[in-house]
Amino acid sequence: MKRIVGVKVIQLDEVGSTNEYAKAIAHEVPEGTVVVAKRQTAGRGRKGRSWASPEGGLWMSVILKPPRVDPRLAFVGALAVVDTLADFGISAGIKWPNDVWVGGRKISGILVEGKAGEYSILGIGLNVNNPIPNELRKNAISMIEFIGSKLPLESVMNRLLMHLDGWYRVFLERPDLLMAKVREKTFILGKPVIVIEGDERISGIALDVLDDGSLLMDIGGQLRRITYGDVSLRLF
Ligand code: BT5
Repeated sequence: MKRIVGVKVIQLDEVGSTNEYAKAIAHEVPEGTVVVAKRQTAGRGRKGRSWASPEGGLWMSVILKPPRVDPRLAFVGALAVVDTLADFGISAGIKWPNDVWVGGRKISGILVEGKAGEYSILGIGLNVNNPIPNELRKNAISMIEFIGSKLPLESVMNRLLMHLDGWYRVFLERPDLLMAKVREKTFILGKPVIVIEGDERISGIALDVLDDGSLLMDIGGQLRRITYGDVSLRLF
Protein backbone atom coordinates (compact mmCIF):
# COMPACT_ATOMS: atom_id res chain seq x y z
CA MET A 1 0.00 0.00 0.00
CA LYS A 2 1.32 3.40 -0.92
CA ARG A 3 2.18 5.55 2.02
CA ILE A 4 0.22 8.78 2.53
CA VAL A 5 1.51 10.38 5.75
CA GLY A 6 5.23 11.05 5.44
CA VAL A 7 5.34 10.81 1.64
CA LYS A 8 7.50 13.94 1.92
CA VAL A 9 9.08 15.40 5.08
CA ILE A 10 10.22 19.01 5.32
CA GLN A 11 12.61 19.52 8.23
CA LEU A 12 13.20 23.01 9.58
CA ASP A 13 15.47 24.25 12.36
CA GLU A 14 13.19 27.05 13.47
CA VAL A 15 9.80 28.33 12.43
CA GLY A 16 7.01 30.42 13.94
CA SER A 17 4.46 27.63 13.75
CA THR A 18 4.59 24.47 11.65
CA ASN A 19 0.80 24.81 11.15
CA GLU A 20 1.26 28.26 9.58
CA TYR A 21 4.12 27.00 7.40
CA ALA A 22 2.04 24.01 6.32
CA LYS A 23 -0.92 26.23 5.38
CA ALA A 24 1.31 28.41 3.22
CA ILE A 25 2.60 25.46 1.17
CA ALA A 26 -0.49 23.22 1.28
CA HIS A 27 -1.43 23.87 -2.35
CA GLU A 28 2.00 23.04 -3.71
CA VAL A 29 2.73 19.74 -2.01
CA PRO A 30 1.21 16.26 -2.11
CA GLU A 31 -1.19 15.03 0.53
CA GLY A 32 0.69 13.54 3.47
CA THR A 33 3.54 16.06 3.39
CA VAL A 34 4.89 16.65 6.89
CA VAL A 35 6.49 19.83 8.20
CA VAL A 36 8.61 19.30 11.31
CA ALA A 37 10.66 21.88 13.19
CA LYS A 38 13.33 21.63 15.91
CA ARG A 39 11.74 24.60 17.66
CA GLN A 40 8.82 26.93 17.16
CA THR A 41 8.96 30.55 18.17
CA ALA A 42 5.18 31.04 18.02
CA GLY A 43 3.75 27.56 18.59
CA ARG A 44 -0.02 27.77 18.99
CA GLY A 45 -2.78 25.90 20.70
CA ARG A 46 -6.48 26.58 20.15
CA LYS A 47 -8.05 30.03 20.58
CA GLY A 48 -4.68 31.77 20.31
CA ARG A 49 -3.24 29.97 23.34
CA SER A 50 0.47 29.43 23.09
CA TRP A 51 2.25 26.09 22.84
CA ALA A 52 5.71 25.81 24.43
CA SER A 53 8.00 24.38 21.73
CA PRO A 54 11.64 24.39 22.78
CA GLU A 55 14.21 22.13 21.13
CA GLY A 56 13.92 18.44 22.01
CA GLY A 57 10.20 18.02 21.36
CA LEU A 58 8.34 16.86 18.30
CA TRP A 59 6.51 19.76 16.66
CA MET A 60 4.94 18.79 13.38
CA SER A 61 2.08 19.41 10.98
CA VAL A 62 0.67 16.98 8.43
CA ILE A 63 -0.98 18.35 5.28
CA LEU A 64 -4.03 16.24 4.47
CA LYS A 65 -6.61 16.62 1.74
CA PRO A 66 -9.78 14.84 2.80
CA PRO A 67 -13.08 16.16 1.37
CA ARG A 68 -13.74 18.41 4.37
CA VAL A 69 -12.03 19.70 7.49
CA ASP A 70 -13.25 17.03 9.87
CA PRO A 71 -12.66 17.62 13.58
CA ARG A 72 -12.26 13.85 13.97
CA LEU A 73 -8.84 14.25 12.35
CA ALA A 74 -7.73 15.29 15.84
CA PHE A 75 -8.44 11.71 16.91
CA VAL A 76 -6.23 10.38 14.11
CA GLY A 77 -3.47 12.40 15.76
CA ALA A 78 -4.38 11.42 19.31
CA LEU A 79 -4.53 7.67 18.57
CA ALA A 80 -1.23 7.80 16.67
CA VAL A 81 0.37 9.53 19.66
CA VAL A 82 -1.11 6.97 22.08
CA ASP A 83 0.28 4.12 19.94
CA THR A 84 3.68 5.80 19.64
CA LEU A 85 3.88 6.23 23.40
CA ALA A 86 2.94 2.55 23.83
CA ASP A 87 5.85 1.62 21.52
CA PHE A 88 8.13 3.26 24.08
CA GLY A 89 6.41 1.60 27.03
CA ILE A 90 4.27 4.56 28.07
CA SER A 91 0.59 4.03 28.74
CA ALA A 92 -1.44 7.08 27.70
CA GLY A 93 -5.07 8.07 27.27
CA ILE A 94 -7.08 10.58 25.26
CA LYS A 95 -8.59 13.55 27.02
CA TRP A 96 -11.41 14.68 24.76
CA PRO A 97 -11.28 16.72 22.63
CA ASN A 98 -7.60 17.13 21.69
CA ASP A 99 -5.09 16.11 24.35
CA VAL A 100 -3.12 13.02 25.22
CA TRP A 101 -2.39 12.57 28.89
CA VAL A 102 0.03 10.41 30.85
CA GLY A 103 -0.43 9.96 34.59
CA GLY A 104 -2.73 12.95 34.96
CA ARG A 105 -0.60 15.33 32.89
CA LYS A 106 -0.65 16.53 29.29
CA ILE A 107 2.08 15.08 27.08
CA SER A 108 0.64 16.04 23.69
CA GLY A 109 -1.79 18.51 22.13
CA ILE A 110 -3.42 18.40 18.70
CA LEU A 111 -4.58 21.32 16.56
CA VAL A 112 -6.67 20.76 13.41
CA GLU A 113 -7.15 23.67 11.05
CA GLY A 114 -7.91 24.00 7.36
CA LYS A 115 -9.98 25.23 4.45
CA ALA A 116 -12.97 23.20 3.33
CA GLY A 117 -12.40 21.50 -0.01
CA GLU A 118 -8.75 22.52 -0.04
CA TYR A 119 -6.68 21.15 2.82
CA SER A 120 -6.64 20.14 6.46
CA ILE A 121 -3.65 20.64 8.70
CA LEU A 122 -3.14 18.17 11.51
CA GLY A 123 -0.76 19.81 13.97
CA ILE A 124 0.78 17.67 16.69
CA GLY A 125 2.97 18.70 19.59
CA LEU A 126 4.56 15.89 21.61
CA ASN A 127 6.88 16.51 24.55
CA VAL A 128 9.82 14.15 24.04
CA ASN A 129 13.21 15.35 25.37
CA ASN A 130 12.28 19.00 25.80
CA PRO A 131 12.15 20.77 29.14
CA ILE A 132 8.71 21.74 30.41
CA PRO A 133 8.45 25.43 31.38
CA ASN A 134 8.02 25.94 35.14
CA GLU A 135 4.55 27.40 34.86
CA LEU A 136 3.32 24.24 33.10
CA ARG A 137 5.08 21.65 35.26
CA LYS A 138 2.04 20.83 37.35
CA ASN A 139 -0.03 19.90 34.29
CA ALA A 140 2.47 18.83 31.63
CA ILE A 141 4.93 15.97 31.22
CA SER A 142 7.47 14.81 28.65
CA MET A 143 8.59 11.34 27.57
CA ILE A 144 12.09 11.89 29.01
CA GLU A 145 10.60 12.75 32.38
CA PHE A 146 8.52 9.59 32.37
CA ILE A 147 11.23 7.22 31.11
CA GLY A 148 14.20 8.85 32.82
CA SER A 149 16.49 8.90 29.78
CA LYS A 150 16.76 10.67 26.46
CA LEU A 151 14.92 9.23 23.48
CA PRO A 152 15.99 9.19 19.83
CA LEU A 153 13.73 11.92 18.44
CA GLU A 154 13.95 10.56 14.92
CA SER A 155 12.67 7.10 15.95
CA VAL A 156 9.82 8.70 17.86
CA MET A 157 8.94 10.69 14.74
CA ASN A 158 9.13 7.64 12.48
CA ARG A 159 6.86 5.63 14.75
CA LEU A 160 4.42 8.54 14.89
CA LEU A 161 4.37 8.90 11.09
CA MET A 162 3.71 5.20 10.69
CA HIS A 163 0.81 5.25 13.14
CA LEU A 164 -0.58 8.44 11.59
CA ASP A 165 -0.58 6.78 8.19
CA GLY A 166 -2.44 3.78 9.60
CA TRP A 167 -5.07 5.75 11.51
CA TYR A 168 -5.61 8.19 8.63
CA ARG A 169 -6.53 5.24 6.40
CA VAL A 170 -8.92 3.95 9.06
CA PHE A 171 -10.45 7.44 9.25
CA LEU A 172 -10.99 7.50 5.46
CA GLU A 173 -12.32 3.96 5.13
CA ARG A 174 -13.89 3.02 8.47
CA PRO A 175 -14.44 6.11 10.65
CA ASP A 176 -16.66 3.96 12.90
CA LEU A 177 -13.62 1.83 13.79
CA LEU A 178 -11.57 4.94 14.47
CA MET A 179 -14.22 6.17 16.87
CA ALA A 180 -14.53 2.77 18.57
CA LYS A 181 -10.81 2.96 19.35
CA VAL A 182 -11.17 6.55 20.55
CA ARG A 183 -13.89 5.43 22.96
CA GLU A 184 -11.62 2.69 24.27
CA LYS A 185 -8.73 5.11 24.86
CA THR A 186 -10.74 8.02 26.26
CA PHE A 187 -10.13 7.96 30.00
CA ILE A 188 -12.72 10.54 31.03
CA LEU A 189 -15.76 8.35 30.33
CA GLY A 190 -17.81 7.69 33.44
CA LYS A 191 -16.06 10.54 35.25
CA PRO A 192 -17.35 13.91 36.46
CA VAL A 193 -16.10 16.72 34.22
CA ILE A 194 -16.65 20.43 33.58
CA VAL A 195 -16.89 21.56 29.97
CA ILE A 196 -16.19 25.22 29.33
CA GLU A 197 -17.89 26.48 26.19
CA GLY A 198 -17.58 30.25 25.79
CA ASP A 199 -18.93 31.76 29.01
CA GLU A 200 -20.82 28.62 29.90
CA ARG A 201 -19.55 26.03 32.39
CA ILE A 202 -21.31 22.70 32.09
CA SER A 203 -20.82 20.18 34.91
CA GLY A 204 -21.80 16.56 34.50
CA ILE A 205 -20.64 13.04 33.83
CA ALA A 206 -18.88 12.27 30.54
CA LEU A 207 -20.79 9.29 29.14
CA ASP A 208 -19.61 8.62 25.63
CA VAL A 209 -17.83 9.92 22.56
CA LEU A 210 -20.29 9.66 19.66
CA ASP A 211 -19.40 8.67 16.11
CA ASP A 212 -19.34 12.32 14.96
CA GLY A 213 -16.73 13.09 17.62
CA SER A 214 -19.05 14.89 20.03
CA LEU A 215 -19.15 14.18 23.76
CA LEU A 216 -22.32 12.88 25.38
CA MET A 217 -22.81 14.16 28.91
CA ASP A 218 -25.24 13.44 31.70
CA ILE A 219 -26.15 16.73 33.32
CA GLY A 220 -28.24 15.99 36.37
CA GLY A 221 -30.19 13.29 34.53
CA GLN A 222 -30.47 15.20 31.23
CA LEU A 223 -28.43 14.09 28.25
CA ARG A 224 -26.52 16.74 26.36
CA ARG A 225 -24.30 16.48 23.31
CA ILE A 226 -21.27 18.74 23.33
CA THR A 227 -19.97 19.28 19.83
CA TYR A 228 -16.29 19.44 19.24
CA GLY A 229 -15.23 23.02 18.93
CA ASP A 230 -13.33 25.46 21.04
CA VAL A 231 -14.38 23.76 24.24
CA SER A 232 -12.13 22.99 27.18
CA LEU A 233 -12.67 20.14 29.55
CA ARG A 234 -11.58 19.84 33.17
CA LEU A 235 -11.70 16.86 35.44
CA PHE A 236 -13.12 17.45 38.90
C1 BT5 B 1 -3.38 22.28 22.10
O1 BT5 B 1 -4.05 23.45 22.31
O2 BT5 B 1 -3.20 21.43 22.93
C2 BT5 B 1 -2.84 22.12 20.69
C3 BT5 B 1 -1.34 22.22 20.63
C4 BT5 B 1 -0.82 21.97 19.22
C5 BT5 B 1 0.65 22.20 19.11
C6 BT5 B 1 1.18 21.82 17.74
S1 BT5 B 1 2.92 21.85 17.68
C7 BT5 B 1 2.91 21.71 15.96
C8 BT5 B 1 1.76 22.57 15.46
N1 BT5 B 1 2.17 23.94 15.27
C9 BT5 B 1 1.56 24.79 16.10
O3 BT5 B 1 1.74 26.04 16.15
N2 BT5 B 1 0.70 24.09 16.88
C10 BT5 B 1 0.70 22.68 16.57
P1 BT5 B 1 -4.92 23.79 23.58
O4 BT5 B 1 -5.90 22.70 23.86
O5 BT5 B 1 -5.44 25.16 23.34
O6 BT5 B 1 -3.88 23.78 24.76
C11 BT5 B 1 -2.98 24.83 24.97
C12 BT5 B 1 -2.56 24.80 26.44
O7 BT5 B 1 -1.68 23.68 26.68
C13 BT5 B 1 -1.75 26.01 26.86
O8 BT5 B 1 -2.62 27.05 27.25
C14 BT5 B 1 -0.95 25.47 28.04
O9 BT5 B 1 -1.72 25.45 29.22
C15 BT5 B 1 -0.69 24.02 27.64
N3 BT5 B 1 0.64 23.83 27.03
C16 BT5 B 1 1.38 24.71 26.31
N4 BT5 B 1 2.52 24.15 25.87
C17 BT5 B 1 2.52 22.87 26.35
C18 BT5 B 1 3.41 21.79 26.23
N5 BT5 B 1 4.55 21.85 25.53
N6 BT5 B 1 3.07 20.63 26.85
C19 BT5 B 1 1.92 20.50 27.55
N7 BT5 B 1 1.03 21.50 27.69
C20 BT5 B 1 1.32 22.67 27.09
